Amino acid sequence: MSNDCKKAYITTPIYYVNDVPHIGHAYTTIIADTLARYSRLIGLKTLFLTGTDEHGQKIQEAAKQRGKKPQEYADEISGKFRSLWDEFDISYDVFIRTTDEKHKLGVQKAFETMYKKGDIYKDDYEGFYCVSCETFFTKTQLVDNEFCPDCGKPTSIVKEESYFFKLSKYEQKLLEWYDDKDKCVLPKAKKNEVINFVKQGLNDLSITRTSFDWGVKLPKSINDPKHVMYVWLDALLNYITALGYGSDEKDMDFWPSTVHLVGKDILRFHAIYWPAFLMSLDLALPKHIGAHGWWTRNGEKMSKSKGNVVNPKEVANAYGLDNFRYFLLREVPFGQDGDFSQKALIDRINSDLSNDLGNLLNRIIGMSGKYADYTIDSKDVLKFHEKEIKIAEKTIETLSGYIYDLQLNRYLEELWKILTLANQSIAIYEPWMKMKEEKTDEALAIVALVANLLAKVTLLLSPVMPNTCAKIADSLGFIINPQNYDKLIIQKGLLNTFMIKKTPPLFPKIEKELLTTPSENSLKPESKDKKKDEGVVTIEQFFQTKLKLATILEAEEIPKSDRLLKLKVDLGEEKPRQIIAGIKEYYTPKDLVNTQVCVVSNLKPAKIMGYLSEGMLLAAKDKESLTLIRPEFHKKSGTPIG
Ligand code: ME8
Repeated sequence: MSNDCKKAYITTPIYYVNDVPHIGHAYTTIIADTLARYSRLIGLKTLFLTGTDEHGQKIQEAAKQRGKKPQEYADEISGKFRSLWDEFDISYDVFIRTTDEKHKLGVQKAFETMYKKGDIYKDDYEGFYCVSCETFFTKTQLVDNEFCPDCGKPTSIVKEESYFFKLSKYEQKLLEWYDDKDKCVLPKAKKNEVINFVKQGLNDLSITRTSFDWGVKLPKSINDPKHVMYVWLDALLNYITALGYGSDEKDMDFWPSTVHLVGKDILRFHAIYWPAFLMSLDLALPKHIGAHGWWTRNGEKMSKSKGNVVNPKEVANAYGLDNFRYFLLREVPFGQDGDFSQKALIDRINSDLSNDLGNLLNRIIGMSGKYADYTIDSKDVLKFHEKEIKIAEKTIETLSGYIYDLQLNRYLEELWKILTLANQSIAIYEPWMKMKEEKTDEALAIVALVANLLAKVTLLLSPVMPNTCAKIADSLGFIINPQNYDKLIIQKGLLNTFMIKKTPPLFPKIEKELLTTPSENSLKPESKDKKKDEGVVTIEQFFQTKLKLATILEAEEIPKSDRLLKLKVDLGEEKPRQIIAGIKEYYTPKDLVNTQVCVVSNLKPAKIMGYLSEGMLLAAKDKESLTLIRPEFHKKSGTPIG
């Protein structure tokens, strides 16, 4: 991050609305919030953008599984992200949704511009698509000829007419950019991965789809209504449409972005596709793209099926929002993976926050009260303690470098050196002895020294722990604002007087883990009672499986399979679903069309012999035969069973 143009534009990824927010989303957003707060503190005009990514096949399917319209579903989940960020006091200036009209206009304008420039052409696409990652792959990139190399899920074969973006044209220019701008991608190790990828050669990118319709339509001038934009083209453009690109252009002077924060999973899209799109649009390139690592829990990948997803709200409620923010930023070097455990969080709170920071404030309150009726001044600090002030200033000078390189853990480590210096100064100079020796000036100079050191740390820590630092500043009798930043940090000044206020301890020691979530219980050894209940489900568990009546519209054999039939069934939804059923030995397609069956309707879609299957038929089977479970009377398609 650099402050050369007095402006800062900081972004998070826009999150998919197929899932509720978890610790990973909170991590990226908290880093971005810290950078935005820091930028404002140092006096930059700042714009902080976050939002939600709402188009694409994945969202359309997630909505369908829940029996909702995509827009209705997107509204619901987007609202959850927004309210979590509001609860977390995330200081975003703009919350963009890719379903916003203004965004869609900007995306269409960008498409038109690239098209007119000759960077977009129409052809046929044949390849493999991972819906979960919304990414195209060639056969050679797949694992075992079928599975996505990024997430391991099965891919589906896509064969459709498509518009392509001439990504290959920008290969050389991208390599020149990486070479020219040392810190364009951070950290360096991640940048090298990107360079190696580009050096292997870039294929042109399919940027439209025709097999579903939940996306931005092509511009009217192109007149090809069956195509919608590829979700990554749509999504990446949010960084400029949020500034008014293609509409009012209101905030375009914030471009280029100061930093796009992303997880390592989506670095390739940001460090390859995005700059190539921008080159095609003749727009400046982002100054930095920062890719952070991945959070796991107790050493395991988080997933809903394992039930070990960390809910950021629960953690913040139990341990304190600012403590959680500190932990996330301090625990893991930017770019590396990190593990969340309550033990690690408690250690950070008890040691760094309670011992080093909280105790220092308590001692200042105690000493100032005892020696000077809570009023101290800085008049003798330089006389007795110039050495300590100089050491602190030297440390402070290095800090902005760490912020610029996104090394937030190093930034915090350096700040803690100043706290250590303050705590050690009390131990070394023993102000209580000075009082005994009636050297009151010297005793008060020590208190004023450490109060000034704490004030400087508080200002610099405030982007990470805004609420706590506001309380510390209040207790020391000043406020956190750009003017005081200028006075204490830039001008290296001291506060003239401190009117100390008593404050209850900010970081009470935590003795035991405060969260016992169901997911944690489920990781513990099973109790005797649980054994007794094995195999028994509650009514709530039963109703998690959604059974519905379906009418079979079409049925056909799958070539080369002895077992499988491909069915098209009506579940009372917008579009029929495809189900692959292992019933060929017992039913012919003719027997099935226009009959009704019972279907598990919320089963996760799966690929069977390369065909997508979006449900399962209920049947009773023994060694001799199989019979489908059917209703006694014909009922409306989609009627719930249960
Ligand atoms: O990829 N650890 O959205 P998304 C750390 N819509 N960070 C994590 C994480 C984890 N375990 N899990 C998620 C998308 N994240 C696209 C982005 S941008 C133009 C479009 C964070 O909802 C991390 O920032 O899948 C990651 O990049 C992002 O969530 C992915 O969010």
